[in-house]
Amino acid sequence: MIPIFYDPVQRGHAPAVELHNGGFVPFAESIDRVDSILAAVTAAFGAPSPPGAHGMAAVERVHGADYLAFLANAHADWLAAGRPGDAMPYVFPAVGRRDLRLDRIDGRLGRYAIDVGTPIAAGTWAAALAGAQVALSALAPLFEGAARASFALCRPPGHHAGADYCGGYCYLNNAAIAAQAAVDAGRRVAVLDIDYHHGNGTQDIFSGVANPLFVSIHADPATDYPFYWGHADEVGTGDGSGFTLNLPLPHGTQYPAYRAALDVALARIAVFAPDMMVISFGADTFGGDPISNFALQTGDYTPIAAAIAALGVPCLIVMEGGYAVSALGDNVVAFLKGFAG
Ligand code: Q9C
Ligand code: ZN
Repeated sequence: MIPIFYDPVQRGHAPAVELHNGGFVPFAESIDRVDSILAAVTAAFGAPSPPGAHGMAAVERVHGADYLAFLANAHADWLAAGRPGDAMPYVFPAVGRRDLRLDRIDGRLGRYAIDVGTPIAAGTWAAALAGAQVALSALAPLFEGAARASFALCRPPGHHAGADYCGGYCYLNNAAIAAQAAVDAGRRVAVLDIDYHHGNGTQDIFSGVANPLFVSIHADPATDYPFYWGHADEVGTGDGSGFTLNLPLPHGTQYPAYRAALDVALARIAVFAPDMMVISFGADTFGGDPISNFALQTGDYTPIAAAIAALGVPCLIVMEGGYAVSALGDNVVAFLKGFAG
């Protein structure tokens, strides 16, 4: 049985629309995603548990105090500046991110965001914080040896958020916060990111350290978001050199080629010999995903998970992306079944 954690406060993140290619489109990272996952996992495994209160310390181990203060206040600052709707950046300091006094909310938004796809709505901060608590709570059964795998139904997702930036629908890096908490508890941790998009935030956060190891399978950033991270020659820096492994794959990738990359990833992880794993799981690798271009099928997620489980290492599974709402719950259950079996 897989313990599942979820907090309804995460529903409070409800941006209205996403600005994309000059027009407004419905926000892909919708609350409907959670409803699809909740219905399917509840039917398959029973109702999820609420998170415990783990406070801010573990969040502050990953994210800077200035970024957290920005995020907590951004929507109120936006309203105070007389602006309508969701807070959105429109200008970015592409030359670098010096410490600057930024008196206007628009300046702060560009400083702490990497894209215009990550609006900050009234309930965003509380929802993101609840998601981080969900991830931390799902560590507990692994620490206690009560389960070999646990599932953190996090929303909004996290893996595009860096120490001092939001992006890609992500605000707090739930997987990185949990991985750092496990490292701080003395564990040797491998983060395996199998969302369709490269986990640039997680890579940035851990690029300079040898624990955790960061391994990612994702769409080639030559063609896909986040474009500026996730290339095969990014291998980590300083003490972390050799502890980042990126395995980019082309559009149209089906299970056999995906599985070959997974086997490379798992071989690297086996050499690292972790005693805990954090899986950033996105179901946007599904063939029917509306914003992605791999071709995995629902039935593929079970053997993928079973191959990961076969390493014999306790696994925290953290929800990232996945936008084919009607199939999303089934895809998540198919994945979790690979751990339950
Ligand atoms: N409107 C995650 O899967 N660009 N984030 C999409 C389509 C951003 C995806 C553009 C994709 C971010 C967690
Ligand atoms: Zn994704």
